[in-house]
Amino acid sequence: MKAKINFLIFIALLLAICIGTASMYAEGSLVLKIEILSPIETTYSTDSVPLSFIVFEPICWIGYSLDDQMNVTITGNTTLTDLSDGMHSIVVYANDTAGNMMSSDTVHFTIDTTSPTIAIISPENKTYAVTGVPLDFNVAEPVSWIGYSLNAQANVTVTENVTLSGLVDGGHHVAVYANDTVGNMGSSAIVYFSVDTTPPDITNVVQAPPASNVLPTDEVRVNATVVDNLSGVKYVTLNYTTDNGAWIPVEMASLAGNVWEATIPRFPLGTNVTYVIIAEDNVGNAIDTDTLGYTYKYPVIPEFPSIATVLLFMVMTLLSIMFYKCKRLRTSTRLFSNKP
Ligand SMILES: [Ca+2]
Ligand SMILES: [Ca+2]
Repeated sequence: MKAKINFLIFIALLLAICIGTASMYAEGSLVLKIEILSPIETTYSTDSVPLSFIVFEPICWIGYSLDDQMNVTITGNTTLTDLSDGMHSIVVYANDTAGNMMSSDTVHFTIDTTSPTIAIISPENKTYAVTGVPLDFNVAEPVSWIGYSLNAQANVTVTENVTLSGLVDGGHHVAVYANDTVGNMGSSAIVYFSVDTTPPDITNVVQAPPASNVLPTDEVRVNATVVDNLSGVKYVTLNYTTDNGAWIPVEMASLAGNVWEATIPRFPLGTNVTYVIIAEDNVGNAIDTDTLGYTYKYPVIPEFPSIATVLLFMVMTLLSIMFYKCKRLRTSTRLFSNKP
């Protein structure tokens, strides 16, 4: 009878052990007995993240596996260092004093130590002939803030591409900044560009011979000073017409000192020549002397005036000589007739 009771007690103890063991694993002890407090499922802006955890029963070994790599033995909380940018996962394992292996949940987290990469597509490093220039850019990752600075002025917050408007003639520069979701501030390269909405300046238009003395034998050389301090002078053309006929273009040649020159050919006596000078800068701003309010014209006159002058001089000289001789003759005759 006693032996039977002892056997029943043994069976009961055995069942208790089995049930206890079964309940431990049934409760998921591999998960529940270790809780990772750090890292959490978020994005970190540094490459070092604390690894801290709680183990709910005595242990004789503990370690972790980062990104499914081999276990690293530790003695307690530690720091995960030199983490690369990107996604990571970590699990903490432990052996209790009975040799049972336990584990935590897998925690996924992300490292982002890199500033956003920003590329400005527009404006480009060139001169624009308009006062409004698109500001187009690409940001290589999701960001929480974007702004730009024009000519080193305060940042202007934007959410998308915009137009830089009201730009005055001259040089400008712009940079775009962006902040990613964990505070890494990135900046684009500075883009330098210019605006030129002003046509060239045309001054000092001079012709030789002058407009009052162009003979049929004369070519007319026309000089003009043409300046564009922003994008520069692309070309200067002289257009002339004779007696209101078709306009004939003559490309003006660039001389030293911003002086441009062209030659109008000889024309017959009586031809009326009108000419205009047209200048364009390197971004297409054009102007002509008519628009500036200047009219240039001349007639082709005969060489008669100079011949007439010579003839008149000769006639006057002859008349003077004749007058002098006549006067002397009358004087001599009077003296002779008064003799006794
Ligand atoms: Ca980033
Ligand atoms: Ca210009």
